[in-house]
Amino acid sequence: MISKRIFASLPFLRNPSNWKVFGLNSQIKRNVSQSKIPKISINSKVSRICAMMGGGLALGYGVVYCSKKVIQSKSTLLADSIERPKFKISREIYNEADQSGLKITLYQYQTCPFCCKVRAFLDYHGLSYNVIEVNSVKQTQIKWSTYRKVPIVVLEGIGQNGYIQLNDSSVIISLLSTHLRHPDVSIEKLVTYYPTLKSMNDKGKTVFEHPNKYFVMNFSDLPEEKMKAGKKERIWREWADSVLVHMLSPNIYRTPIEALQAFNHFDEVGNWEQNFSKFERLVVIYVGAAAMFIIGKVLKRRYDLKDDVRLSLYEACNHWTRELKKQSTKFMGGNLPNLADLAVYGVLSSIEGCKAFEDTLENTDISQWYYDTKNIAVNRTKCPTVGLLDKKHA
Ligand SMILES: N[C@@H](CCC(=O)N[C@@H](CS)C(=O)NCC(=O)O)C(=O)O
Repeated sequence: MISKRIFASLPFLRNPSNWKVFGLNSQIKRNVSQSKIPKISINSKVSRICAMMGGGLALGYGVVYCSKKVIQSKSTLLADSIERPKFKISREIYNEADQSGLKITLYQYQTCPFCCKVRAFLDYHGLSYNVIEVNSVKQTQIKWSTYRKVPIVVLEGIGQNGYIQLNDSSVIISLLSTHLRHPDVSIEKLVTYYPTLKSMNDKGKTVFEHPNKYFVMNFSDLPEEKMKAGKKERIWREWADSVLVHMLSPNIYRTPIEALQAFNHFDEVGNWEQNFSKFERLVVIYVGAAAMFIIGKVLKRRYDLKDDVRLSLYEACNHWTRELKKQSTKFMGGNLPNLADLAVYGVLSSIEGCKAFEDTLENTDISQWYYDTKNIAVNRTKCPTVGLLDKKHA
């Protein structure tokens, strides 16, 4: 995989003694090195096409596969120093019991699986946030950023520029999760633990990688059992990004009718009426559905899915539920969802409402776990911040 190539070409990354370059302090180095760096499959296969044609098409990422060479590593804040214009807030998720003190703005496409993952995390933890829906054709709302993908989270009122920008769903989740466990460590400091490697692919395009993105940092030694659980959680989070997510496009765009149905659904849930002109919207729906039907076939070959792509999706879901059964727990996290549960749930939730999702519930036994996770995540909006509360009352 690309990521392995990057890692292989950067032996200094694998040596914890060199991690000072990333601002990792000695305790973190020890904790992280004890659990070893996981196989990091950085989700770098992203299609621009998909995003151009609408948030729904965000599911078609994975078309472009390019090898990269790392040209720069950056261990500073991810924030761009450019003035950030104010945009209309599309939705406000407010939890009066949120004690985090964070002012979160999420730039997103409603049906992008990576954005769904971040929302699942924020909802589950009872964090309040504002949503800015990005026009996926013009990307007007993220023009101020040099990083041009969603999700982007902006933490308002902190940092040199008056805000801190976090890129990449897994970085966002790991960093905020670390913050909830260690509210005493400043966000500015935490950002230095998630360095961005800037690289250039064969086509000369700049791409960004985040080698620590699946790590929730610990500032003291953890018992063996927790280390093990943390490792398992990272493995499944990575699986959600690098395996499960690739099942989506070929499945939701399996036939022209399903593709059109999916786009009409994305139009509805993504509130495209508000975010696109009438013309853009029609183009996105009809041209998008046709294009994604074809791209779905390309992706099917690329990821070596079965002739009947549903079977690959069912197999992935069964792989997940088999592990739950093996563990004999309700969630991968035990009695409550952990970050792996939220990641898998988030990715699957992006196709809820599509025929592929309905079929999956009918033909696998993932339904119970899925709705258990959903209920618990949705109902958190009235609960005090998860994690932070545990910490304060510990
Ligand atoms: N690794 C990133 C992937 C994000 C991503 O690929 N987002 C897509 C939408 S699903 C996007 O913004 N694509 C726009 C583009 O590639 O220009 C993450 O986890 O956040």
